[in-house]
Amino acid sequence: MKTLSIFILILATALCCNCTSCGNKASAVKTPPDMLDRILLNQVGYLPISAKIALLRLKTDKFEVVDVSSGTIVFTGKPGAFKYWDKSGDSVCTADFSALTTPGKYQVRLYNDSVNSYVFEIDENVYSDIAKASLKAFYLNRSGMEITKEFGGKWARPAGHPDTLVFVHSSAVSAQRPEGFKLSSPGGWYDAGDYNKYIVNSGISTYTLLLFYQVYPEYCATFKDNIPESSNTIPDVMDEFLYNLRWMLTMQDPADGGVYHKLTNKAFCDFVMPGKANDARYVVQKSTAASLDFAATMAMASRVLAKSESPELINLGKTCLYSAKKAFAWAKANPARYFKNPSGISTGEYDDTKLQDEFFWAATELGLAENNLSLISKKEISEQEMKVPSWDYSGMSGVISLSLSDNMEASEIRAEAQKTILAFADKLLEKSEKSPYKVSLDFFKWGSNSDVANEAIIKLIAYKISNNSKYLASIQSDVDYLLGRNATGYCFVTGFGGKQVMNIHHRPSGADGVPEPCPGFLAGGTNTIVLNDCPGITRSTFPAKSYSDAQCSYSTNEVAINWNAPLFFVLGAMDTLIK
Ligand code: 9MR
Repeated sequence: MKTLSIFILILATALCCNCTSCGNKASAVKTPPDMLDRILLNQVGYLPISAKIALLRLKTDKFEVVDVSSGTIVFTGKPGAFKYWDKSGDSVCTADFSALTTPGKYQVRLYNDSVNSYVFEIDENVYSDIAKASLKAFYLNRSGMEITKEFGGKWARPAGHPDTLVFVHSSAVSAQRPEGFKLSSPGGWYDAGDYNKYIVNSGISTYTLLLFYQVYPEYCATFKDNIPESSNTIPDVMDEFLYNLRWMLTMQDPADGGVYHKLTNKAFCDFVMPGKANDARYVVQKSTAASLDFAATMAMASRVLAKSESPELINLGKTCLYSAKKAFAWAKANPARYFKNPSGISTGEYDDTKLQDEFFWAATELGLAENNLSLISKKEISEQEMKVPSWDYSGMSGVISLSLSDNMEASEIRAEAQKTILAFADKLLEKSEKSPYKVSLDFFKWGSNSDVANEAIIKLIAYKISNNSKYLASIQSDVDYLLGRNATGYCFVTGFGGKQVMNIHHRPSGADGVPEPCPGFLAGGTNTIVLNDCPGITRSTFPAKSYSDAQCSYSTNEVAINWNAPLFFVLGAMDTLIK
């Protein structure tokens, strides 16, 4: 057996010997680490009824699935044909064991027990813990709040950035708020691995959680991720987005309705804990993009909160709508206040100069919130680009909201929006069916993992609209990709999987002295946009393989709220949808 392993190591694509079963005893993972990447699969696992497809990088005429606790071979199958992916620069073939539905812990193995996969699970609740962790990550990234041992475990930390004393930057002065004016803007989530708070990115992230709450209300009613608010009567998902929504409200200038682009330090700080990062904080220039994203998110929040039974939340919803209208009016009066970092400020820009989609999104959300359909143009729906939502593209967010509208008078525009979503989802489906790695993603941007999750959201919305189960296998494929069935072999969610991401570009994780990173965070993922972020580390030039689990790799290994929001959306959906 040892000789065979060496043979395989030398000849990575060796043709399989006609291995016969050597008994049915197998123990978990005894394969050399580099060989573990020869079988790519979802390292967390599958729901019993889901499609279950691993990818093999070795030629073999059969594969087996072994029950880890008993060592019994429970499934034997034949792999599909090898296919080359120009995005990863390698070839893989499929090992389909969808027919295995019995709950348990398993490994895929080749050549008897010489090449084993990571252990994975088949279980009805397989996504329960990881869905909780992916929302809990927002709690761990809260600004202005102590993370206690009770809720944060070993990631407990003192509060940082109270933001009760924030300066108006020279780029943001107004008659009522001259330079140096101090305001209070507490709460909200840190954007990412840095400690700044940006309205554009907060908008899309909060919207994604609001959308989840709208689409899966029953799941949200019982879902708990053990946060300080878990004992109140409000669902935890709502408690979490309220924490950021309330902060966002403080970023509007009450005098004119314009919204500051960001609340920030002058420069990114070192890798220190939040409570030790005490540089001055500023609100910087109002921008059209921030005001529109704010307007859309607040309008969506007003719709969601209007359905609450709590008078306090209903009132908050009214405040949101009022603020949304003021921000939209400001944006219309100031349609081209594009954001660029003013001199002396070097933190993230979220600089978008193409704002037709943001105007469409804000008008759509306001139209739906106020039941003023004259704000929404049917023509504009079909003019939106077939692209997933991202911080710089909101057209599809507007289409999603319209496609799910329960407004009786909106049937014509809803039908148009549904047609757009279904056409987009079908296109994504076709791509994943043709892709050797079985994903729709074929272009790798910064934060490519969030595009995979957002593509799954489009398919989930299409499934919701059509009830057509043809989307499910492709949604599963997206989840599989994020949890290990990708060209790097990493499970991209911290704290989960056999090959874990350990060194995210996340200040608290880097500075807390705890070996394991804060759990539940989605690493940005592979791309070739910046190849030199880590001196001394050479990354692959293949976009689907170009990733480094190193703290310095801000372009592939940072975390961000707009990446975790779709992650939670998809994992939460999987945890409730198809059982
Ligand atoms: O996600 C953003 C990505 O699309 C941009 O290309 C990149 C460079 O401008 O910035 C990313 O956003 C970062 C933000 O600017 C600051 N906080 C961390 C974000 C994630 O890396």
